[in-house]
Amino acid sequence: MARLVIVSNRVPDASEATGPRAGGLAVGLADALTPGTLWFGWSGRRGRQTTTEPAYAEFRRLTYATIDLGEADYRAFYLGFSNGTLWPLFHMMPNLTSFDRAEYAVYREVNHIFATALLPLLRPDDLIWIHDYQLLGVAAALRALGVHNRIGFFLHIPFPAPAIYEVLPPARELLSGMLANDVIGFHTERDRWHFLNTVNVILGIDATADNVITHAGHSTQVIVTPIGIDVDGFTAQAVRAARRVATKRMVESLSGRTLMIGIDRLDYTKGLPARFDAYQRFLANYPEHRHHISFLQIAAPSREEVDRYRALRKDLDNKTGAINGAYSDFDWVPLRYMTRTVSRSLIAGFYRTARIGLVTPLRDGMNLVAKEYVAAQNPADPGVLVLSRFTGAAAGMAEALQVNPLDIDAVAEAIGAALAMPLEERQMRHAALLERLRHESAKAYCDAFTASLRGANH
Ligand code: ADQ
Repeated sequence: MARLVIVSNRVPDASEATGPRAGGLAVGLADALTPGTLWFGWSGRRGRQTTTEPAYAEFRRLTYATIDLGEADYRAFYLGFSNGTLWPLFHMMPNLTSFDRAEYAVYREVNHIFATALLPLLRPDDLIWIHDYQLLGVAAALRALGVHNRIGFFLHIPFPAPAIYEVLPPARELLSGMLANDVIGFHTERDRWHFLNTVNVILGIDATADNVITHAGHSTQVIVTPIGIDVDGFTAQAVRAARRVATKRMVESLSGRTLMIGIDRLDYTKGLPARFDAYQRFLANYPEHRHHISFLQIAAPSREEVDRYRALRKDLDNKTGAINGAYSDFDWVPLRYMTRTVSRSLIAGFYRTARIGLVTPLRDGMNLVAKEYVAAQNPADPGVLVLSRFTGAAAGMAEALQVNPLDIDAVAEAIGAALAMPLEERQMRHAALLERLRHESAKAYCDAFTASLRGANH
């Protein structure tokens, strides 16, 4: 069978492959890659200059080939255009989006360097699978270098509505570049719909009938393949973790109180300030629950060199102080807030002990935390998932208590409803959610995408 070549901005190194990983892509893919796969991308190291000779490592029968980024490229390509322009715009937050032509030029250049460094590693029948918004231009760069292999691209974040996408100064160039792929995949129908409409508005091609875009003599198939998790593996990890000393210590520290949990990267798209406001509103409006609930929010620091991320951290520090200052008692702290990355096994144990999983991003491509929370529950006494409607995960999780994360009264009410929900209803909702998770597993995601790529008209 043809070899699979994964191309992503960040390639996890061997130590990360077993340690904590606060990022959806590393988690989702690591659960499903088959032996023999080559994974190519940035090592996470920064040096004086971007390197073009990959370094190799083997781990669990996967080969990792990585290049380092030069400091200036890291700033312009990664912090600048990828995370200052594309990230907020694609999450439909144009007011937070900045654009700098010089940064975009570096983004194009780095995408080109990815293609040139990958070129000598390629075999003629390799299937090339490129991931995410940092690498929108890699397929076109590979084609320009004469690569005829099948190439696919998957976007892990939302694709914005046309009226938002067209704000991007190089909108047309990036979109045409994406069409050098044979297959483009999204998490949800909504993303595909936005993409096809954007292609219609910007390039004048209507592909809404058959999801195949023909542009410059080349066809691109647009598919929906939602990412998932290894459900049984995660459930087993949660069961084991629940017996660990650390989990037991945490449970003891609750002194019989109910636990509500939030796990996120510290990112403004995750809706944390509004979530803290909603919890404060809940404490204000449901005085009978004070002293009986403990909210544990674990937030993994992310992109700390970007001002907006530092400002978010400060804002959350302030809100934590305000909530605990107003409501704590000498023997009860309502909000436990940790800014660090913790091990997956610890997280799994915490999910299992939590009666409520609170997942309220303003926008999210998918959101694996919602899926992990459900997989970790004890089916005999499961907790309740409170989930933002604006996550990709919401499309397949009708039995969660779905909320608009901006409506803090509604989120406060959902917390109250979750606490009041009878066992039978919790079990019914959980069983239905779990059943769907099994169908949309990490393996199903990889199989569906690679099958489309293999069968792509070429
Ligand atoms: P992310 O934005 O990183 O991923 P998400 O899907 O929630 O978001 O995945 C985060 C992963 O990191 C989860 O596995 C979670 O357990 C872990 N994690 C989060 N905080 C952590 C912490 N404090 N300590 C340890 N682990 C932590 C992007 C998109 C998502 C999409 C994924 C996959 O933004 O929408 O679901 O890619 O496509």
